[in-house]
Amino acid sequence: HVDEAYLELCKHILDEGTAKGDRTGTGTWSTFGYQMRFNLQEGFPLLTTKRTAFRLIATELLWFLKGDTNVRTLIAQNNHIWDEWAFEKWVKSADYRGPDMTNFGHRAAIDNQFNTIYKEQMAIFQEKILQDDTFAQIYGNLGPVYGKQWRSWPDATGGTIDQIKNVIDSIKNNPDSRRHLVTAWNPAEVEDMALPPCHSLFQFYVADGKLSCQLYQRSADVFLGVPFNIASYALLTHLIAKECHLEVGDFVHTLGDAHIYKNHLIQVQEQMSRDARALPQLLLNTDKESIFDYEMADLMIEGYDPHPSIKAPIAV
Ligand code: UFP
Repeated sequence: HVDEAYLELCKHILDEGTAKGDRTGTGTWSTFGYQMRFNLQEGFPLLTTKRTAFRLIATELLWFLKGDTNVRTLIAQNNHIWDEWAFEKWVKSADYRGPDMTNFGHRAAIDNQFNTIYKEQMAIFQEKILQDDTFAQIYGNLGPVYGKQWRSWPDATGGTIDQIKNVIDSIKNNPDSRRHLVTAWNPAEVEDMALPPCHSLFQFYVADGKLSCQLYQRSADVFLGVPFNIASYALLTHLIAKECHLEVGDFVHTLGDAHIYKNHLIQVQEQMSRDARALPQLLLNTDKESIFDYEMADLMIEGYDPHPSIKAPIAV
């Protein structure tokens, strides 16, 4: 069960983790190297010990699959999971003339007065992204993040490589291959990305008519990020399996720096006190041939009855 494996990971970090400083200045409990395995035949791995927003996970994945790297598309769908990273580029730019936003993530979490000012600026930013085309083109753009690397990795001759199309072709035409890989970690472009890819590399595997997927995640915010990352790759595996006329197998999730932020500790403990419930099912409600044409209305979660969501500040 996804919740059992997940809560065991939390326990592992709380028991064995080392106190470790990090880029955001928040502080973490951290371990290095961990693996979980989810049999996708047993249900869709959306956590039931806290409500996890499938809609946000699915709109983000479809955004990746379309090769999009601009937050405008997400904001227009009321998905705000990438806003902080675009906002950071905006407030660090010479065009920004508002109140000082240095270290806004950390300060908003500890200072109520600043949090109010930050929220005002963020609302102005979101509105401008939606209303102003030129502004959105510049400041909505997150740089060459996932969508770009997945669908148009720059090759050596001025062209681009569509890694997702290629991996689907290789699964269909040469299922036994050990080369079904997609990588988002492009060393030549990491510097230009708003956030270097956390889910950096994944591989597919076909056996007994089933498609499995393994992800290497270099950095894992276990409370806020990992529940999304599990569901996102489970969904991707379902989509690709359908397109390749395969059943789903396992999702194997391998973590590098697996950490719990110190300001998520109470939330994690609350979640660990809850009992797992029955897993929901994913319904792919579509006849569409290509996963590149999927829309939110094509994806549905059925039988999801989780414990309530648990709020926590995100480290930017
Ligand atoms: N993070 C995740 N999953 C994601 C994502 C980010 O866990 O899909 F985009 C977390 C990991 C880390 C932070 O806490 O975001 C990224 O910071 P860094 O680049 O310093 O690892």
